[in-house]
Amino acid sequence: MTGTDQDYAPLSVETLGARLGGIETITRIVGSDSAAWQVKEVGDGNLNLVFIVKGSAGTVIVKQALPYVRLVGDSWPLPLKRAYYEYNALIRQAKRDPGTVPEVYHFDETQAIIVMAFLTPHIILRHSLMAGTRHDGLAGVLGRFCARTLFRGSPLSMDAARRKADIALFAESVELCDITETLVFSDPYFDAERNHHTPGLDALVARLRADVDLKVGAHQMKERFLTRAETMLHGDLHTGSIMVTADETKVIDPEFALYGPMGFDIGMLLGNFWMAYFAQPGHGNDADYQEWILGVIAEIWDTFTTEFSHLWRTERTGILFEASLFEDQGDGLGAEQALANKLQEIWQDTLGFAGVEMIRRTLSLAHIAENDSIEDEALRAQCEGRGLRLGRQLVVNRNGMDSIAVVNDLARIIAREK
Ligand code: SR1
Ligand code: MG
Repeated sequence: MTGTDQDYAPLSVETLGARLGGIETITRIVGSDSAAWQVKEVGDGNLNLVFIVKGSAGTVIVKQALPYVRLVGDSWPLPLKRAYYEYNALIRQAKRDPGTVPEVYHFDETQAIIVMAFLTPHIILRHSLMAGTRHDGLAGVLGRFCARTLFRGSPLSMDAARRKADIALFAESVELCDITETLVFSDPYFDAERNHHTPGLDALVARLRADVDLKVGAHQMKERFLTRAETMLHGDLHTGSIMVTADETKVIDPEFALYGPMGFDIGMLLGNFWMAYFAQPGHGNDADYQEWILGVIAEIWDTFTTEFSHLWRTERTGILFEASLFEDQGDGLGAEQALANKLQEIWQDTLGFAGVEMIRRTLSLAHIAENDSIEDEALRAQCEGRGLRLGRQLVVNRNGMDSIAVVNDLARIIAREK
């Protein structure tokens, strides 16, 4: 039984070998004696089953969507089709930024299964940021990944037919987008059923929920998320979607992929680094390590703008700002002006999306391990409160901060406050 011609059924450690043992693209890597495969379920995310499958010849990851949100249970159904969006995003990202995402060996739409490369000895970046580990090349890979995937999935690079087909494909991902629309942009700003927060934050939370500028700003970001189908986004680019070794970085888990505004992925990414920065007192890492995190943030943004500008100048072969209208007419200046405007727009969105991400990871359903694992409740509230204060500032004043250095300085000031 391959799984392809059967009704959907979740895999288990006991059944996986028998169900996938006949699939040549898998046995070629793992080995054909599926009865001897060692299978371990390791999923620690919010949504899916994840198995490590080890055989005589090699190891793969088998990821399978469940028909509900794992974090909550079967009271919250979620379509299996998210595996299809993840698969389609992975194969596009692999083309747009080769080597940064895990190779896909096999996809089964009915069973919602993706079989892909086992990354070892990689660990989830979020855990590494708690352990105080530094990673060479991290910022470079992430900055280039954002620039390449965002640019190459946009009308700056794609022709009209391919772009419209991709927009149509990802537009059907209604339920996954609805999670983001609700949990990220709306729930934090009222007493929604699935929300929870550290009790020591009650007074600050009440102030934030009464803050009209913040609520309006968050909804302006939501409007951009909903209405600006600019490029194919990863859609959930936080530090739990990144795997690292000392010197290698991979991006995983694009099941929330959608067409949206360029600043969303980088904003979510930087917001998670700023939260990791504020959480450091809860993990005993020193001030140098905190500064290293701020350095990573600055380098991601710098790499992003450098690579994006390079692609703009060398690869603008799509249907927008065509070279035939600019450089080919001797109007290189016009192309540079348009680039500067685009980077400014992405910058302001990046700050706004970073801010809403920091707020939702503290007040809404899904929090971050860096804060959740701080047992001292008063210390946790202090770390989270600092994240909330920077987040609020980024949303409300996103048009008034003109460099990453300004934001990092603000983070340092907030980190010193009680
Ligand atoms: C119900 S899913 C909650 C969160 O987990 C995912 O990783 C996304 O970030 C989503 O918002
Ligand atoms: Mg995920």
